[in-house]
Amino acid sequence: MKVLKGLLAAAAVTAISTAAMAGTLDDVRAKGFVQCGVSQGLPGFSNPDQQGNWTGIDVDVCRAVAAAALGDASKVKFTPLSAKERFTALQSGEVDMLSRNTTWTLVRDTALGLNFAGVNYYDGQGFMVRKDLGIKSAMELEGASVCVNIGTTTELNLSDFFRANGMKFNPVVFEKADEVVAAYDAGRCDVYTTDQSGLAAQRIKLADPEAHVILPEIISKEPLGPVVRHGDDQWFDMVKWSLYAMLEAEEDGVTSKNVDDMKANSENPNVRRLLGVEGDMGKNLGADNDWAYNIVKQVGNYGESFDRSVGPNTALGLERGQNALWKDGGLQYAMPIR
Ligand SMILES: N[C@@H](CCC(=O)N[C@@H](CS)C(=O)NCC(=O)O)C(=O)O
Repeated sequence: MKVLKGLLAAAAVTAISTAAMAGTLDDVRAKGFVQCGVSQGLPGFSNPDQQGNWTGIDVDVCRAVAAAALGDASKVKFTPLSAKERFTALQSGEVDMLSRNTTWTLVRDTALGLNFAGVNYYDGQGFMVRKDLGIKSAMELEGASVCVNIGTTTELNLSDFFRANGMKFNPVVFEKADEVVAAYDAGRCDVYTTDQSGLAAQRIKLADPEAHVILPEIISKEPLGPVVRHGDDQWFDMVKWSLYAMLEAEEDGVTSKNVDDMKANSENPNVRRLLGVEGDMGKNLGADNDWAYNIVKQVGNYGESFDRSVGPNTALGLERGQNALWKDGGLQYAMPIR
């Protein structure tokens, strides 16, 4: 009986929080924009230029959601958030979604009351040191001082790695990412640790990027993706399928350049459903059937976003690696749009 009462109470709480949190899509439509939580400036992921225009693969996910939900990828307002601030901003409703190099973990997905809508970048944690230290492997870091951002998965992985290898280290912690970079650049620590993509991005900001090397060890899994609140399945679906639409478009060879031609002429049933020529994919999501057409036309497919933001021809110079499509040996896989 006691157990049953407990279960009923838990169900009631869930129902209340669901009701309180539902309706993000309606809110977004009413105000006319998506409020998206991003980083405070991480090149390639979410970064403002001098005019305040935000770009990057995380920014593209925010824009894709705006294109799907509102038909206009420009209808996004960005809230820069530190690692520590980000979850409270989402939980409190200050932002509609987070797209901020955030690692999907069990605790975040459950105890923090959040839902991860997918993975837009598969990553892992690494270490960077000055080349002149002559260090070739993270196993040589015994006794090192390590600069790290608080409020991240990075902190725990760091201590796990050193503990597992019976080594000691001194953490030098900061809340703001730029403080970490500045401290590392000024020699206040021997090592900078964060996601490998973050190292590639932050390295650009160092006085002499060439004087530093990223060590080969990858010490964790960091699947990074967009996040929404628990209890609003319609909005969760909208964010999830916006990301899948970018991936599906790449898989089907649909780009921002050829999307009009594909829409008019393609006989591939996947393309026709994706672009709203057949079926009611958009309607099922609570949007227009040209939701994915708008994403691809205005934002591009996943590969286009990757290439212009973080790919080999950008300052970050990252290979597709695990972020290649599944059919090319990578992990990126869109659920079927049908
Ligand atoms: N993926 C990790 C780390 C995320 C993180 O906040 N990394 C820092 C270092 S790259 C960062 O994004 N800094 C940029 C900023 O705070 O604006 C997590 O979710 O905890």
